[in-house]
Amino acid sequence: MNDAASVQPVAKYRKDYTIPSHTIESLDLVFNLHTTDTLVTATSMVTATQGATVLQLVGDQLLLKDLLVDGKSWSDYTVTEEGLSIANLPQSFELTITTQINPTENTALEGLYLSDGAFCTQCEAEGFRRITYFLDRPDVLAKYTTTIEADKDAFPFLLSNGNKIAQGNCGNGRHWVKWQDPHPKPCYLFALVAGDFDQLTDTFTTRSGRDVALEIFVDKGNKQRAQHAMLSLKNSMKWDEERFDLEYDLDIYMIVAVDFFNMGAMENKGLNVFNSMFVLADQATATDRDYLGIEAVIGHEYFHNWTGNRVTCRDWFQLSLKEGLTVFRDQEFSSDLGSRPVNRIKNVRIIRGPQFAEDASPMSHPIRPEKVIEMNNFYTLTVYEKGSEVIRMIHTLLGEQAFQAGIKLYFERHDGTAATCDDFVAAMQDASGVDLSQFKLWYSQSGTPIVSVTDEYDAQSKTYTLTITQHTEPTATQQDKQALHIPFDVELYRADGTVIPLQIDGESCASLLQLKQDSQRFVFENVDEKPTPSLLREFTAPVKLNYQYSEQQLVLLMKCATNEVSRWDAGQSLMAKYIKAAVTDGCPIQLSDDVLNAYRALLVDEHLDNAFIAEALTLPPHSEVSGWFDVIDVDGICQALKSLKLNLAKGLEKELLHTYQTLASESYDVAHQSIAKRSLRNICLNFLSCLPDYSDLAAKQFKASDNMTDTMGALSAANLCGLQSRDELMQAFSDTWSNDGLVMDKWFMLQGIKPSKDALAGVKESMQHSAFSLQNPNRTRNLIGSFFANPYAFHAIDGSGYQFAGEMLAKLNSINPQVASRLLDPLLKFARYDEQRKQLMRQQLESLRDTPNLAKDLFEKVEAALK
Ligand code: B3K
Ligand code: ZN
Repeated sequence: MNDAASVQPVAKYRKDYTIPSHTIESLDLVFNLHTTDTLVTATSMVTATQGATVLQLVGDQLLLKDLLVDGKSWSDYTVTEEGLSIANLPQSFELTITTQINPTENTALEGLYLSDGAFCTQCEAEGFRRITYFLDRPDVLAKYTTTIEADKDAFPFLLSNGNKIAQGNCGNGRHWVKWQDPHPKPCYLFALVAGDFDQLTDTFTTRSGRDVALEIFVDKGNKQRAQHAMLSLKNSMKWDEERFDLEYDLDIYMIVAVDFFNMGAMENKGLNVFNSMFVLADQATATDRDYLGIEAVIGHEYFHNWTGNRVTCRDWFQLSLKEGLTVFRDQEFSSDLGSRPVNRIKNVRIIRGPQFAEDASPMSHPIRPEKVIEMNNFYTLTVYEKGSEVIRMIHTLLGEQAFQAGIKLYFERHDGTAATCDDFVAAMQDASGVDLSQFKLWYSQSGTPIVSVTDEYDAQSKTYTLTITQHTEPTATQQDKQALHIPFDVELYRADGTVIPLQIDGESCASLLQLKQDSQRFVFENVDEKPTPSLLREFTAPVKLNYQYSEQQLVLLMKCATNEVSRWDAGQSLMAKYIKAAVTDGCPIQLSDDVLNAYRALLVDEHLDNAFIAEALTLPPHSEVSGWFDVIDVDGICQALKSLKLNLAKGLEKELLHTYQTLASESYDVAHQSIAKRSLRNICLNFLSCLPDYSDLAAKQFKASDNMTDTMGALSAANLCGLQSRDELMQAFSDTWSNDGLVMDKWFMLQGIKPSKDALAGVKESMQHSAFSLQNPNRTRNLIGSFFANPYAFHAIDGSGYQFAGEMLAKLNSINPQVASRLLDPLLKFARYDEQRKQLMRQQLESLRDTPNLAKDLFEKVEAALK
């Protein structure tokens, strides 16, 4: 049976929230694990909240074996499309339900499934209903006891949430373990893992002196590859104590790495389940980016223990309550441990690129959505990343001290409960005294605000006036938009690069302006010359900025802005000016000497962080550039980006080569400075590789490399610049790594993004590779998903890329709808392309709509797009 509903899926609305009909005080689960027929016995203590005698439980893909009320067989029930309806119940009772499930057939990877022979679970958002009939909603909090019984040889480790309280042998080659979680939790935080692993152990002593056992479980032979994850976990625990005053609350913290996983990781109480890509790393197999990703995701899941688990969400519409806040916390963690400006730049790129694109798509939604058909469709960049920007704006408006006071009050009020976004904002407002009533609109209004700025200088009165207007275009499901409360940081510069102190109404004023109306004027006094404004410094709000900067002004800011993010931003705006002009006129780019000199100065500046220079030299990706135009000129943008890269490479050749040579690698470590060096060096290689004189540099680096960062730097350069050595290097990589799926993901990704029309043939051939499987989400995302982002081949004008997409999505619809739904996103944006592509993409969406048993994940998006 597959996930698809036989009737039209129905939407749920935030406004329809009602409290649950029953509470469940405790849940005792017994799992009798067998690969194809697992038995689950769930005994719960249930009480009606408002006298109801009927209990509606949800369930999916379950076979009901037995149903008891207060220990007696109960026949007053019906199995419905959604689950189980039990009637004639007393006020309080013990309910025992036995279900049979098939983990082997569970390719959707929700509920209980097998990952390479190990049992594991994924219950968020609504996977618990695939384990037993239950009140599967986040505001039903119960205390869990879990007993797991399985074959002892095949599954020596039997894990669940909380503390292990008993274990024993069954006598028939099987054994059992019993776990108890003292903290009441919603069922989405339940976890079970059973398998044979290598175990890396350590201890963390909390600031109150408690020892917490740390255990990371990985596939046999991979123990050493979990060291960085362990270090990141200990760093996270320490950081949360120091910066947020939050201490861990159990005596054990376990992490299990699995190869089959729909997303990055899951914060189950005391037993995180992780995609192995966010646990395993060593010099030979992982890039610096992988190392940083591990630190961020380990941190993120750990931070959820307070923001998510101790205080959870009342309903799934409130998802950003835990996700936006936890992303903010993991971003701060990475910034405190590494480089703040570089982290900020990376986050800003995500907002300006894919998040703005989501805002402009048919699935545009506020960070707190109003209407949902499939909850898994709302684990989005908007809820997570824009959600984090909203928390960051609160932080900016309140300052660190008042923000922390707000956090404290939030926990005082809501610890151990299921809360709402309104509760969070109320705590922030009450603790700080800052009025957030208008600010709350950020939770309900979707779309990207456009902030337009004009200025005027009056030499006589020495006043400089900024007129700032804000406007948000209607989005797919929301026509009327209101003015938002926008923190907007500014600075003014003289032509010599010095800062002009800000003064309004005779008094000095802070650089943070507060925009609250459609249009506002700010008159700055004592401005001794016409200044260059640095606007939206530090990207203080997730908005599009419109100001007609001259090239000269941007060059000045690139050189002199006091804030590194602003320097980077000025460079990006310069690139944007040239790219836009080139796409519009179809002419090759010719950067002016001033611009080249500005980049040259950055490249050779010894006082700058190399990682920052690398960011400054990175071109905006095709996907971000696409967002700048009403109609996306796929080929024009490819040409412009190529031309810009070549122009920079030619113009800076000498400095690029010098930097490349002087940053030659030393012994490998993952200290920030070392990562920064490799990052800049590989950017230089990428530029140089598009010049004929350096076409052998990548192959040389590939052969000499002793770490995956430099190997991938070389291979990417060969792939992106279409070097002659490309195929030979790809073959060598595959010969070395064909038995390691996680490493091969990098190779699959390169096949997918190969910037050439023949990429599709390469993708099809790669699907035959022994390491590839459409059932594995990592493999699929890296090969097929990256191809869907390939402007050269996915958007081939003959429609071959779209047709392939249609075929893959139809297949994945029955294998794994969640993965399919993620991959679908590029097709949803069909209306933004030229007529021919628009029609071809639309055809694929229409034929998907007609697919028998279309999963509701896909149904929701396809309907929204075709509306
Ligand atoms: N909370 C999980 C994501 C669950 C996604 C369900 N489709 C991981 C995280 O955000 O930390
Ligand atoms: Zn999260």
